[in-house]
Parts: sequence; C-alpha cells; structure tokens
Amino acid sequence: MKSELEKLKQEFEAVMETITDRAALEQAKNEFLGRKGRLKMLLEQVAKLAGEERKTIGQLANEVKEGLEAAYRYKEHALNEAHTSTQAEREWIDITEPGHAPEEGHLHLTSQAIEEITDIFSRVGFTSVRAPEIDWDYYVFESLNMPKDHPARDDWETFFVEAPEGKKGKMVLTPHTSNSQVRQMELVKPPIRMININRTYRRQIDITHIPMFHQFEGLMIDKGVAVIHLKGVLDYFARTFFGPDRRTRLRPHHFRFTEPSFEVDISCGVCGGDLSKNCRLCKSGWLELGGAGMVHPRVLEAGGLDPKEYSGFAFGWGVERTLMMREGIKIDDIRVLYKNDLRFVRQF
Ligand code: FA5
Repeated sequence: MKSELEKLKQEFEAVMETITDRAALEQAKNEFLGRKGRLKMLLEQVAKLAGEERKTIGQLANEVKEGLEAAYRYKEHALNEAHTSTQAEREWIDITEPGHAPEEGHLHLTSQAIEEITDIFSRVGFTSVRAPEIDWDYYVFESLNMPKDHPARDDWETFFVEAPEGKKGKMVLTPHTSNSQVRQMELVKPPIRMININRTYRRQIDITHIPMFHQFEGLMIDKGVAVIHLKGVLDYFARTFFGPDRRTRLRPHHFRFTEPSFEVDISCGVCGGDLSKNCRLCKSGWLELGGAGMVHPRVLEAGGLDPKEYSGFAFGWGVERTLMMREGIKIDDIRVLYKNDLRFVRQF
C-alpha cells in the first residue's frame, strides 16, 4: 500500500512536468484526483485497513493527497500565468504610436467641377435646375429650331431610345443640355436665370471626345438682355474658374437656336498657347469651351414668350473640357477621366 501511494505520487508529479495546456491538466485531474480517480481508489483500500497500519498508512495517504492537490494547484497557476502573458503579448498596444486615419474617399474630379461651377453661377443669381437626361425630340431639337434634316438628329450623332414615339416625338439620350431652355420657359416666367448641369451623350470617342460627358447650360431671359450681358457673365466665369492668366475669345459661329451665335474659346492650359510645343490636346493654342449666343426668337416663341418683349442669352459648355483647360490640371486625353484608374483619381 505504502509503495503504491508513493508510486502514485511520483507518477502524478511526472505527468505534471509534461503538461503544457489546460485540457491535459483537466484530464490528469480526472485520472488522479477525480471521484473515480486513482487516489480515490487507494483511499478506499486504506479505509479497509485495520489498527496501527491503518493509522500510519492513513497518515501517508493524507500527505500524498495533499501533495497531489498542491502539485495540481501549482500547475494550474503556472498555466494561468502563461496564458495571461501570451495574451498580453498578443494584445499589446503601443499607446504612443500615431493613430491610423480611416481612408476617406472624395468626389470625382468631374463632380468637384460640377459643384464649383454651380457655386460660381449661383453667386450671380443663376438657379440650379435639372432637365431630363433622356428627353423628347421636341425639347432636344424641334423646339430649338433644328430642322428635321439637321445632322445631330440622325443616328450618327444621337442615341435614340427604342421606345414608342409620343406626341413630342422620339425619346433620345440628350446630346446637349439645351433641352432645358424651352422646358424652363414653360415652367417659369421671366426673369429667368438658370443653370442646368447634366450628363449628355454622343456617338463620339477620341482624345477630346467621350460618348458620355457633362454639359452646363446657362439661360438668362428678361426684358432688355443683350450680348454685353452675355459677355459679362462669360468673363466673370472665366476669371473665377480659370484665373486671370487665361485668355478667352469669342468667335462668330452658327447654332440654330441662337442668333447671333458664338464659339467661346480659352487659351490652352497644357501648352499655354505656345504653338512650338506641338500640343497634343489643342493643336492651335486655343480650346473650344462651348457655344453661346442670343436666344433665337423662334425658341422664345416655342417657350410661350413674345420676342418683341423679351430677349435672352444662352450658353452650353462641356464640364470635362472646361476642367481640362484649368491651370495645373494638364490632362491631355479626356478619356483618362473615366478609366477608373485610382492612381489618376486620387491625385485630385
Ligand atoms: C452644343 O451642344 C450647344 N447646345 C451649345 C449651346 C448652348 C450653344 C446654348 C448656344 C447656346 P456643341 O455641340 O458645340 O454645342 O457642344 C458644346 C460643348 O460640349 C463643346 O464645346 C464641348 O466642350 C462639349 N462636347 C461636345 N461633344 C463632346 C464630347 N463628345 N466629349 C466631351 N465634350 C464634348
């Protein structure tokens, strides 16, 4: 009995030495100290001894029991300590380390330009409106004095929607924002000062053309509006958006819905108007900003206004082209704007 108790003690101590995790400790506890464990079995035999033997072996058995329990507690404590220190190592935080700022997105360059253009015109009283991006032929062409055989009305320039024709003709993806002109005249009576910025679509793609682009359309109608007011607003915009170094010019032009009509140009921001640089973007030192002119009397009439009483000006420019002409932007291919290349987008 005595040697069995001592053997049990040695075995338990040997097992404790090899244990490195809680599961193994639990298993050893059940095997040696559990309700049906080996110590319990021996103690039951001790209880059956008689006289002096029972007394001495009983004392030894108690010592062995206390030894086993102490060894168990020691191991348990050691494992707990090890767990806490590895956890502490794992979850270690250097409170002096600088914080990591969450990555924030920003508006696309075109959206930034749209916000800025809207703001610039709002400062001189132009209200932001939104005409449909898919509209009837009537608002896009017919009411703008564009004859049925006008080149923009055929399939080569404009995307027509495969939908039944309505009273106002076919539905088209607007190739310009001028559809807002008669729509606005139908909505409000003069004085009108509106700016309509929207997506526009044309069947074109090259270094200066994309099939989906944005235009901003300005319209001012009142009594006594003249070319000088148009010139004043254009100059104000050019100075505010591009800065004092950029030059603008008006060229006579022809649009069906304005008379007289102009093409507004601005000196190129990539080559600065220096022809010797052989600029890939402008080729001539000037970039076309867009069209402008005095609203044609037939357009006023289509909008329910008497041309003898009211006059007005309108202009329609490309947002992408406008921002490309800006100082410091130096984009020499318009298509790069919509390539979804984050290396490009993140620069702005
Ligand atoms: C028009 O669209 C007229 N509605 C402008 C207008 C409005 C004239 C009001 C008079 C009064 P135009 O076709 O020239 O005009 O286009 C205007 C501008 O849109 C161009 O100067 C250019 O800046 C931009 N643009 C035209 N096509 C594209 C394209 N495919 N990609 C990018 N920008 C374009």
